[in-house]
Amino acid sequence: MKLFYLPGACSLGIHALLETLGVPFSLEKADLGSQAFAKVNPAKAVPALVLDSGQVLTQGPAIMQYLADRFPEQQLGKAASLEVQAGLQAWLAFASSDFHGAFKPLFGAQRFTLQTDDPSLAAVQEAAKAKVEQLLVQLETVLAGKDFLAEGRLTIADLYLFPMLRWAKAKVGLEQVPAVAAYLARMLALPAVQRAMASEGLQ
Ligand SMILES: N[C@@H](CCC(=O)N[C@@H](CS)C(=O)NCC(=O)O)C(=O)O
Repeated sequence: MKLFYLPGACSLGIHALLETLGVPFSLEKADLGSQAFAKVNPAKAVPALVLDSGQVLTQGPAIMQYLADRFPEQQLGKAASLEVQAGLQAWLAFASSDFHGAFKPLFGAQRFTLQTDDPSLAAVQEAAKAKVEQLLVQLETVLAGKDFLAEGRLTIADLYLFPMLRWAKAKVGLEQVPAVAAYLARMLALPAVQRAMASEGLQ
């Protein structure tokens, strides 16, 4: 398997999952603008996981669930009941749509306004920051008194979310959400996460 990634992007969650599973894989830094990468993922986005068969998997939550189901020993994608499983899926959906989506105008304000002047772009970014802060408060309520999002143990939901919390820390700070800050610190201390971060050149 080969994972196309960008350092610190949402692909870091897949990378950390591969490290957690301890399965063989290779990495390639994606050149998003290249024709070669457009053939791998026409959406020109990471993550993309190329299987040994040549089949390409895209969309973070789908790749997460695929890997957890293919290598089920640690039960990272399997919950004890259908209800908890639905909760796990809800967290993947939250991370990939609500939370990830809230960062898009922060990282690419020009895609969210027809204006090109700096104040207009700054206004888009400010609105995005406010949305991220609102979602962090929502997460704070959930994570207070909890070590992990679902099942009381590490799951793919945690591995998918933590890269976005790194962005949140860098862009808006986590001072107002101590339970989220403690959760991120716990995630970053996991040996598999540390290995993935080190190989992407991150601290
Ligand atoms: N819905 C996709 C989103 C993928 C995505 O937006 N990835 C970002 C990195 S975190 C990317 O490659 N962006 C490239 C761009 O927007 O040009 C998924 O969950 O995999």
